[in-house]
Amino acid sequence: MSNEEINKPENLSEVEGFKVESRGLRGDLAEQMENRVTGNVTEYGKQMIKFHGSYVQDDRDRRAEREEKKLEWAYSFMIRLRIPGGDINAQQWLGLQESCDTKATGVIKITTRQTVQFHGVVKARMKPTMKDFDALNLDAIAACGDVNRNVITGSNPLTAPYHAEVHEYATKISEHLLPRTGAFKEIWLDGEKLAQNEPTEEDPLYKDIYLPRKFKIAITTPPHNDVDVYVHDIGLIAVGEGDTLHGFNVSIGGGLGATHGNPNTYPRRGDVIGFIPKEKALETCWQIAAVQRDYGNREQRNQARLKYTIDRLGLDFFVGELQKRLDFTIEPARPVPAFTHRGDPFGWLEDHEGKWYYTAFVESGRVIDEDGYNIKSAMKEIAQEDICGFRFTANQNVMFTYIEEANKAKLDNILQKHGITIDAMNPTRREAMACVALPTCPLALAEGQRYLPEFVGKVEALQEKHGILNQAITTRITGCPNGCGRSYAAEIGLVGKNPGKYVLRLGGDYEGERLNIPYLEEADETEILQTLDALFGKFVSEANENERFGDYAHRTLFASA
Ligand code: SRM
Ligand code: SF4
Repeated sequence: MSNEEINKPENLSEVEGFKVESRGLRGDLAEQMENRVTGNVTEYGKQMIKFHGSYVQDDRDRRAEREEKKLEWAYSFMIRLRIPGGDINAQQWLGLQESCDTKATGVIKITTRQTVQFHGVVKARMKPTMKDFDALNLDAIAACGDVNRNVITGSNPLTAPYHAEVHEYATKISEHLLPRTGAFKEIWLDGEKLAQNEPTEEDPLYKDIYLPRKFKIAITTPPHNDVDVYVHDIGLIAVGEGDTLHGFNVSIGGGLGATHGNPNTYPRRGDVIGFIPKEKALETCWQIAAVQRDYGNREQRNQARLKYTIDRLGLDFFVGELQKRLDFTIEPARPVPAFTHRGDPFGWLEDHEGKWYYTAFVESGRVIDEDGYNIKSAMKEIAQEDICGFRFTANQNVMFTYIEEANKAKLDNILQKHGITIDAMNPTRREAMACVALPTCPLALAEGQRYLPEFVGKVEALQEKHGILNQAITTRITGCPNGCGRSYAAEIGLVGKNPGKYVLRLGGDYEGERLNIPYLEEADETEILQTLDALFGKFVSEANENERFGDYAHRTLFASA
């Protein structure tokens, strides 16, 4: 295929037309939000509102009841904020909680990309909610849509003395790759409207076509890999020495989404293409996105992610094209410490400057008071004390940051009062993740976060039976093959196929270097547990010294894969 053919496809997908017609992501969204005849928006509106951080959804548990009453489905909106690196301050948390309590379901959800979502915001409350965010100096711009999404970065401050510097790159890159448009202000914040005959803002990166598909960047500082750095369009792995950050090894073309039964779609681990100095990180990310803008597939959305562009054109072609656009030479990748884990460092940590951090477990990122584990009340009270920052982790947990020694006892007391401890929690549960799935996700084929606690309990029972309860086995569930809970990068990965049925994927590693492989194509809980029972038994008697379950499963089940 010639470059011209690649750049000028014949049959653009419908969404491509929407983007070009949108006049800088405005479209008729403002009018649609004023239409109170329906709680829904048009197909065009659905695509456009994603760029503003929102998805229209309905409560799937209530569909039958609504249909019986001849009512339209119970539509509402999910709004996802853009919080690069997951950091906000205590006042922002209090404001978000207040906004969620009064305008959404009251349950803030910490996502696998280090930000938070509100669910159940009805149309009439969309503008007031966005205004709440603005008053807190937060926004939802580009949290979804065919643009660069929230940039995530490793949360653990102890990985290197330059961790804080690495962390700042999340914000810098996010800002550098933001769409240049006043649409957000106009639609949600009563900003001055662009007249019909006025030209839209110049956007050198996105132009009027944006990217062919969503685009994700993750940064990590070895040896911690909580962001699963190889599964994003761009993964930056910090390279430094002593106190000094030198730059990043760059991985490109990771991504997890797939469609059942379509072999042209697949999860893919990124390729490391070399080392870049830190001063070139912003420009490199921008140019990688620009190459994808110019060469990504705009005819078939299920072939549009960067991973498919690379596989279609070849890694050498892609890197060659990138190199032509950069004013420096990408160097060979530099040695970095091996990744050792992905789970969060729960409890207290002290950094090299004597500041303290406390990571608290939040099951599937849902900030609620449940069964005596009152994380919502605890977070509120901690924020009211104003003694720390809040950092959401890519494992859907929360870290209280930059705490003075003198305030540690205060935080401990609040946590104790609200039952926040992981002392009685087994390692597998601490590190388990699931995506949202039912009832809000329109794409869910099976349960996700609602099923996780029960499933993990059953895995733990098997671990206990085989004497391996003290070992963390990365266990993740997603309600469909899109992989939002990163279940393709788990030692035990469940991928929803039908109600109560999952693809069981095994053989991923604990450190996040290797994706797993399907072992059972469509299994119910009984089959999955029987399989794990047998495998745990063999693992205990056959594993090599210090071999983890994922490595054992990979070696024995897929040796030739
Ligand atoms: Fe995701 C779509 C939830 C992280 C891959 N994802 C969705 C939607 C918006 C469903 C939709 O399109 O209507 C889900 C909304 C559910 C709901 O009710 O809230 C949804 N994704 C999530 C979250 C909230 C899961 C969670 O429980 O934390 C995560 C929000 C992240 C964020 O803050 O931005 C989330 N999604 C991911 C990840 C993991 C990651 O990025 O680290 C992936 C796999 C990595 C990747 O992108 O390849 C992921 N989500 C997808 C895909 C498949 C993309 C693909 O290339 O095929 C879709 C569907 C799509 O884009 O067509 C999707
Ligand atoms: Fe929804 Fe599927 Fe993502 Fe789960 S993996 S949140 S079911 S799109």
